Formats: sequence, structure tokens, C-alpha cells
Amino acid sequence: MEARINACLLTLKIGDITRETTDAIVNAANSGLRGGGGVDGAIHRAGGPAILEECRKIGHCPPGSAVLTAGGRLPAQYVIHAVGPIYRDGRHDEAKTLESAYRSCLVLASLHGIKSLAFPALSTGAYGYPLQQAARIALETVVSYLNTHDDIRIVHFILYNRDTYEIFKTEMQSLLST
Ligand code: AR6
Repeated sequence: MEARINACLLTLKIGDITRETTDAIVNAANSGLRGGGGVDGAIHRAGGPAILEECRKIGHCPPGSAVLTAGGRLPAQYVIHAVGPIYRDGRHDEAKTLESAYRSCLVLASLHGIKSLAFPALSTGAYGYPLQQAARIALETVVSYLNTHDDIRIVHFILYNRDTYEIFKTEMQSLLST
């Protein structure tokens, strides 16, 4: 599914984010930037040790923020490592932190002249964020940023399976019809 938002083409796709050829891909990192499982593990495996080396030098990234490294052996030139919230019960600022994580990626992309960007569904794996709520926040944050900035031309959400894709699709249809 795709939609034009201001100057940008926003697309939802099923796939493996490590194969994306956008200028940057976003990693679902932890605040220690130490690598891990899920999309983080996949990105470090595919991109090689240079990415983790650069992460070690940066050292730390609090939840709700993001840092940028080179892409190593990945097709993407950059990786933006974003730290989403660990979901507890929805009463610990999880929504605000998730929104801030997405927004930080977009701000970093603008700062570095990144024109195309691919996101995974931050916090929806090991960090346990309920998928529908996470999809809504992800899409609302990205659409709102794109509506007020025209430098980023392509944003993909790369969803790992059909269920996640369908939830994002429903949320995107609902968001764009309001
Ligand atoms: N491409 C796209 N999406 C993927 C891929 C992939 N190759 N692999 C998994 N996903 P998660 P989180 C999906 O757990 O919840 C790590 O250990 C996955 O199905 O990767 O933010 C970090 O080091 C899910 O929908 O990230 C942190 O400690 C989504 O990506 C912690 O997990 C996010 O799942 C971060 O947890």
C-alpha cells in the first residue's frame, strides 16, 4: 500500500529491512547500543562489525531518541539506531517515547540530507508494544512530520510478516480517511 503525503511517497511493504536500498534504514536498538536479537541482530549480521564498533564509540542512546552510524556492508548508506520504549502497561509514557523515537529518526534524516528512509515497527517485538497502538503512533508521527517538511521523498515501513502489514494497512487507511 502507498500514499503521497506532501512531497513524500509513503509505502507499507512486507520484507526484510536489511535488504532495503534507501539512503538509511532504521534499527530497533537498545539504549546500550550493544546489538541484540530481532531486527537489531539482523542489521548487525548483514552490515558487519563496523556498525557495532561505531555504536560502541557513541555508547548510549536513551529511549525516545536515535543516533546515526554508517551502514557498513548494507545496501543502505546509513543506519539510524532508534530506541523505543519497553512496553509495561501504557501508563509509563510509552506512547510519548515511541512517538519521540520515530520523530528523532526523521529529524536526524533531515539533518543529514537523507532523502529515503525505511522503518521497522519499533518496539513491537521484544519490547512488547501492542501492535495496533504502535502502528497508529508510527503512522501519525511520520505523516505529521512529512506534512510539515518536504525534504524526505521516500519513507517505507518494512513489516516482517503479513499480520503486522495488515494492521499497519488498516491504521493507515483509517488515518488518511480522517
Ligand atoms: N526486517 C524488518 N522487521 C523485522 C526484522 C527484519 N529483518 N526482524 C524482526 N523484525 P524487535 P523491539 C520485526 O524485537 O521490539 C533487540 O534485541 C519484528 O517482527 O526487533 O524494538 C534490541 O537489541 C517486530 O515487528 O525490536 C532491543 O534490545 C519489529 O521488527 C530490543 O530487541 C521490532 O521487533 C528492541 O525491541
